[in-house]
Amino acid sequence: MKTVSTTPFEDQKPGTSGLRKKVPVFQQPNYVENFIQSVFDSLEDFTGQTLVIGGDGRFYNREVIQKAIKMAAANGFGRLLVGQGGILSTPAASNVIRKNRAFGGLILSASHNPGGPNEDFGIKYNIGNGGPAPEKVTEAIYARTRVIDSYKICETPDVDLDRIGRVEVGGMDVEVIDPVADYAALMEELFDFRAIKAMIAGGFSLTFDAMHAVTGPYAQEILERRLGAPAGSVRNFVPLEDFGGHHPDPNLVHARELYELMMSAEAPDFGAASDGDGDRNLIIGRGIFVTPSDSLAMLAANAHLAPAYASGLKGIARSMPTSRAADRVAEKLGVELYETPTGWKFFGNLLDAGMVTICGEESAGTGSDHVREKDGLWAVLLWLNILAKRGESVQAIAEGHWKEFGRNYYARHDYEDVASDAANSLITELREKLDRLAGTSSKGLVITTADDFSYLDPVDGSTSANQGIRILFEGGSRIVYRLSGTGTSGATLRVYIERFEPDAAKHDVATGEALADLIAAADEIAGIRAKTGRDKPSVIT
Ligand code: G16
Repeated sequence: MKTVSTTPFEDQKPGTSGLRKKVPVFQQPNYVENFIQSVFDSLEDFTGQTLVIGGDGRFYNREVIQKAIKMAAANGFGRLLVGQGGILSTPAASNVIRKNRAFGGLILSASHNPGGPNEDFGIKYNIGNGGPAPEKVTEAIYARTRVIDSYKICETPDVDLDRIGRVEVGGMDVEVIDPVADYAALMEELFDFRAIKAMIAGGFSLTFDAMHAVTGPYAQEILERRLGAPAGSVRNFVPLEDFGGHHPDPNLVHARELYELMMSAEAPDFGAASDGDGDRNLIIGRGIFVTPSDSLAMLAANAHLAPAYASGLKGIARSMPTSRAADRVAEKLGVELYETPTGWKFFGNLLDAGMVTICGEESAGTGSDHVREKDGLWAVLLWLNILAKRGESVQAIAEGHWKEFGRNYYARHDYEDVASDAANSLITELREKLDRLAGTSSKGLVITTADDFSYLDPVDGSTSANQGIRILFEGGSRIVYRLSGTGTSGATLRVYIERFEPDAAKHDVATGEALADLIAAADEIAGIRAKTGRDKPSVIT
């Protein structure tokens, strides 16, 4: 074991979900070591305890895992579990942490961001409940990165990550585990596999696009081997270090091929995709895309059809920018609806306290109290379970839902890689005029309230301020502006636009058309074009 002197880096502040940077930034001497040591230095009493390590298999994953193993040993962990090949999807890692009562885990991923020598990498610390570290921990980690002067590491040979089994590193037990087995077993406990299997055997067809990312082996095991979907139902199933050169982002831009298939005459009954680390999901029925916000509402309304949720939901939580479709489901079910800031870490306390069962975000994330991360394949399996029990198409379920609850037309407009100064000044100027907006109108829409979202955690009493600017209009429409906390270059301005339509006769309008006046108002209120120099968003989801 040796102690190595180092000097701080100024840019190691964790964002919405851990530290995400370009690979060359992580490759600077001591950069990874500084951050991991800062994580360990911010934790207490872990000597002899278990640490879990897994990643999404992207470029630089293996190198960082070897460093992390040697540092964990030098810092006094007693046992370390690592997925074979360095692989663990984010929800599977959460499950391994919980099942083994580990002290915590390091998850190496930059999620849906591209991978490769000049693309993105990330490190995130999860606590013992299996969920992302809360803000007070990430703030302590950041504070430590600013003063760190040394790190501890064992000088031992690399561990063979490809061989399942047990080895010792500097007095610490290292177990290389099957990344899929425990997770697949958990899914089988939650859902009615027999009903899904019978539906598939009866001719129901599905396509799952793993986008050359981490979910390939999980989806093949669960959908093809255990549920009997024909070989080839899972596409792009080999995890690649650069995701085949694509963004492993399951949205209508990056999963275009799947979308086009689902809109064609050859469409299977059900299409889905997941992202780089397996926590996001995209759901498309034959001829119909289900927005993540709608998916949350529809899953919550039908969850009782799956064995794990048969006794009902304790509550529902959604991030603030997520559409309010789930709110009306909570109302009907007679359970509480919690509105949290963006970031899965904010759901952890509510789940631990047993206040909610299902959570979701507009950013293609849905999950439940089975783990403490959002879970892409879980969402796919809950949809399949519901389809098997209801015996209806995705389209029929969606249209029936809108008829009963009304429809929230919804879109997110992203302006990526905007100059940071321009993005910050747009938000600052908006903030400054918030008090004067109520009662004014834009493009014929009257503003009722305007504020900057602040969250008071009902469990631990902590407050998180400045979490996004909300402009509410008469009739229930809404525009939200916030800056992304996951980008790695410049700033990304996110504008979330929503209009509620209770009238079923008006539920078949194209989303762009339904939101046209709000989109124009979003620009007028914030001066997006003038301040960013962009005349249209980079991505619309
Ligand atoms: C992460 C977080 C999510 C968040 C998303 C987008 O997801 O876990 O909670 O909604 O980023 O965040 P932002 O709008 O700040 O970019 P993932 O899948 O990237 O880990």
